[in-house]
Amino acid sequence: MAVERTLVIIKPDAVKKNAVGDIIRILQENDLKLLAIKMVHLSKEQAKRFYIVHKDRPFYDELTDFMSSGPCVPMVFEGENAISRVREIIGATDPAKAAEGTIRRKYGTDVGRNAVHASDSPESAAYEIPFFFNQLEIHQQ
Ligand code: RTP
Ligand code: MG
Repeated sequence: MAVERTLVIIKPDAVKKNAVGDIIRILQENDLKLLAIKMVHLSKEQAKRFYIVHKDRPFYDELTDFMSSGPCVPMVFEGENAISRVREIIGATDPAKAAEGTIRRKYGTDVGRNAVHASDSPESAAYEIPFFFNQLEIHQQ
């Protein structure tokens, strides 16, 4: 088992649903420590840079329009196997296919508006965490 850090974003749809507090609670109750948090409204260009791995996907334009449509809440969480555990807690990309009890099942609307993002690998986390946070903004707990 390894202690990992992962980048989670509460997406604009879930911010609008007043789900920020509940999503943080769910993650913290799963032994994940909150090390960093802020609220930002990404520009279209910033959203495109964040999701650059998807630049050739058909949903890239729609995804980056949505992610720049309102404020979102990026956070860093730390814990044992945090990357894969957070992905499980969040559930499948399509909220309709997400397991009962997952965050996307509870707060997602459709595959585009699915409430949360989480890093999918150590390589992704290494790109995504410094995208939003510098060293002074990440706090050891
Ligand atoms: P995320 O990166 O946001 O945590 O989501 P994910 O890993 O579960 O899914 P990924 O394949 O990385 O896709 C990134 C986001 O693009 C949107 N998407 N739309 N219309 C579509 O078929 C489609 N497929 C993906 C979703 O919002 C997904 O979260
Ligand atoms: Mg992804």
